[in-house]
Amino acid sequence: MISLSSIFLLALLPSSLHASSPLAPTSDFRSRPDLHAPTIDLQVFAPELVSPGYIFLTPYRNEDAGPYIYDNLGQLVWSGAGTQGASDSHNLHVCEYKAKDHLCFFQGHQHHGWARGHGVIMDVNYRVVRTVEAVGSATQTDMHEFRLIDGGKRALVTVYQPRAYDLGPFGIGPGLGWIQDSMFQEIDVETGELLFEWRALDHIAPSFSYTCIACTDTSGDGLTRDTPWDYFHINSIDKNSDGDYLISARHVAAVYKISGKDGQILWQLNGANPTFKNNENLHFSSQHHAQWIAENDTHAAISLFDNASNTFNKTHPESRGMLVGINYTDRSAIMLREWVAPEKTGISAGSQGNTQILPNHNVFIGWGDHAFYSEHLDTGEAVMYGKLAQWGSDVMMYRCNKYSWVGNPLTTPSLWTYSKSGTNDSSLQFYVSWNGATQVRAWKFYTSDSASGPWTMTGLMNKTGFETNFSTRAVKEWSFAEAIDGDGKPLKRSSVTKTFVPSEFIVAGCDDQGCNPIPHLREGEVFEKTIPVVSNRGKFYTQGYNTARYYPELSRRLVSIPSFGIAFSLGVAMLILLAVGAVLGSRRVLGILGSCVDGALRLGRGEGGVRRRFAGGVISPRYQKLDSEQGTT
Ligand SMILES: *[C@@H]1O[C@H](CO)[C@@H](O)[C@H](O)[C@H]1NC(C)=O
Ligand SMILES: *[C@@H]1O[C@H](CO)[C@@H](O)[C@H](O)[C@H]1NC(C)=O
Ligand SMILES: *[C@@H]1O[C@H](CO)[C@@H](O)[C@H](O)[C@H]1NC(C)=O
Ligand SMILES: *[C@@H]1O[C@H](CO)[C@@H](O)[C@H](O)[C@H]1NC(C)=O
Ligand SMILES: *[C@@H]1O[C@H](CO)[C@@H](O)[C@H](O)[C@H]1NC(C)=O
Ligand SMILES: *[C@@H]1O[C@H](CO)[C@@H](O)[C@H](O)[C@H]1NC(C)=O
Ligand SMILES: CC(=O)N[C@H]1CO[C@H](CO)[C@@H](O)[C@@H]1O
Repeated sequence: MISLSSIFLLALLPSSLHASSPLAPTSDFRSRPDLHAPTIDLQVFAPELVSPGYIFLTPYRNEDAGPYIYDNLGQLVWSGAGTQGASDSHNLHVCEYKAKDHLCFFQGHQHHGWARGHGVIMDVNYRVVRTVEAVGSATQTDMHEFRLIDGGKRALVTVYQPRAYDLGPFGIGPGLGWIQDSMFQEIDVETGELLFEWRALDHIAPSFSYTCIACTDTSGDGLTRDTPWDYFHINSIDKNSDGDYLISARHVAAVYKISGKDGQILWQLNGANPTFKNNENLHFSSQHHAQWIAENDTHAAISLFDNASNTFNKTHPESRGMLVGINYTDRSAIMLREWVAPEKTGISAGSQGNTQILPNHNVFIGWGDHAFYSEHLDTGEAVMYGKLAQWGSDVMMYRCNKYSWVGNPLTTPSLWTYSKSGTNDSSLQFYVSWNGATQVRAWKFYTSDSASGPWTMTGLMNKTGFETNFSTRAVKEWSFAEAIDGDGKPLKRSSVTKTFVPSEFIVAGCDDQGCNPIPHLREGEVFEKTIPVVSNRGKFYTQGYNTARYYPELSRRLVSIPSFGIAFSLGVAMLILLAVGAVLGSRRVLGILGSCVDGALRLGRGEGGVRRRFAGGVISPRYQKLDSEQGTT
């Protein structure tokens, strides 16, 4: 029997912190100031040896948690932060659904070592086309596995289910104790029908656990329904062509083959009650991500990520990816390969992590609570090693993956244009990007004196990264950019953009490329809010857009709308106006309109409801000494 004084550390922590830090720097794109994509520190890179494809990272506890795609060079391809709502996501990967490549990931709320949420399926346009929820009598799905199988017809999900349990034999009582059951379900993706369900408590006694009650704040103390003892901790599910499952459970340090017919355990690798004798080279513990690699009647090969320690029993000095061979005939298991991090002393992953064998036999590894990933040759040598955040940061990635991917976003490219003087004395700078687009090879830049054209092509520039910058001497007021694919074909155009020209008030902080951030307040200075004043009206506003032609491509389509369509829209608009008029009375409507205009005028004159002083026609923020006793409140 295993001593219950053993200690296992946390699995996944809740993501209460979302702070940016010097250890987790983020990008600053002028065309996409909304994005805070982590920047990758690529420490090992052998371009001729890495496999083609993209890297799928799902950091959490960083500034903008969410699903991200990067290229081999560590450059951002897609930031999905925000697309999954106000929650964390995990294990972004490419999955097959309806015979096409999709993105799959878990989305949900993070707890100590487990989560509640659902699986998300997104198409190549980055639209959510389906979600997968737990069914049966279970609670919501957990993040440890969300995997589509059978061409996307079925999904495998983990569920962490608290249950009332008699923990008396473990010294918990008198009164009701609580245990965390580890479940998995196979679900029909379209209908939500429950096809298979398996519960650890039906098959593996808690006494086989290597984790003890209340050893850490995440193992659970068993005292309440919110702090059940997590004795098993399922963290991966795979299924073979016979219909049998392979699951990994970290708190029992074991991998199980489970019958797809009746849920019986067919064999157990490692742990307290193993079926196979480990070769002397095979030690693993607290492992993650067990995957079928090959299996026949006499042998099996599985890959896994070996955390290598359960704190009291360190089975290896460092965590690693591992390939394990099992001989069913003589009931033995052996380590066939291992892949360690390219660090002097390796990495000891406190939690999480995964090992993915790529189609060309390279191996891709996510280092769990260290926000690092690496790619290795079959023989072990690292050919890529990237850090999304540095040692000591709080940022984690449950799993990192590599796949080929073609993304066709529905959005248009984003363009920001800038000129220091607005005339040929300076230059016109273009900053363009297109979040998620993988087909862009080059950008064409067009300018005009009017928002409606005519347009002149002023330059062609190969794409240089997530954001491409370009500059021309011929400064114009209006621009758009056009994305070009590898065959030279245009893909999509940005919206029309008005050149940003800094006013005399801020230009001292600007150079030919753009403007610098406003300096931080000095000691004793306070920020005084000001509002626009009448004398500036018009000068700095972005007037002049032709709303029907925001998107140059769209305008062509608008032309083709049959005229009855416009007449119909006008008719509907009139009907709505009539209805509103009937309800409120037309005089009332005019009154409301009038008061809006009044308000706008008052605001323009600086008579808004907020009481504050302002002086002179200055739009830019002003600073004021605190000791003048005039600080804003
Ligand atoms: C099963 O796999 C083992 C290991 O790869 C191999 O040596 C053996 O020949 C295979 N057996 C059959 C029947 O294919
Ligand atoms: C540590 O783990 C190894 C491999 O699982 C096992 O053989 C050994 O007995 C364990 N040692 C202790 C002290 O539990
Ligand atoms: C598996 O064990 C059987 C029986 O001992 C042996 O004949 C066979 O060679 C072993 N397979 C491998 C790949 O070593
Ligand atoms: C742009 O890319 C194409 C195709 O990769 C290449 O042939 C061409 O030399 C590149 N042009 C510049 C200016 O780098
Ligand atoms: C724009 O690109 C040039 C090189 O083409 C580079 O020197 C410059 O730093 C870039 N500017 C910005 C703001 O990225
Ligand atoms: C600005 O420069 C472009 C090309 O260099 C030229 O065609 C254009 O006439 C210039 N505009 C003015 C106002 O000088
Ligand atoms: C969950 C777990 O067991 N984590 C362990 C992984 O390995 C390191 C050291 O190798 C331990 O410190 C962690 O506790």
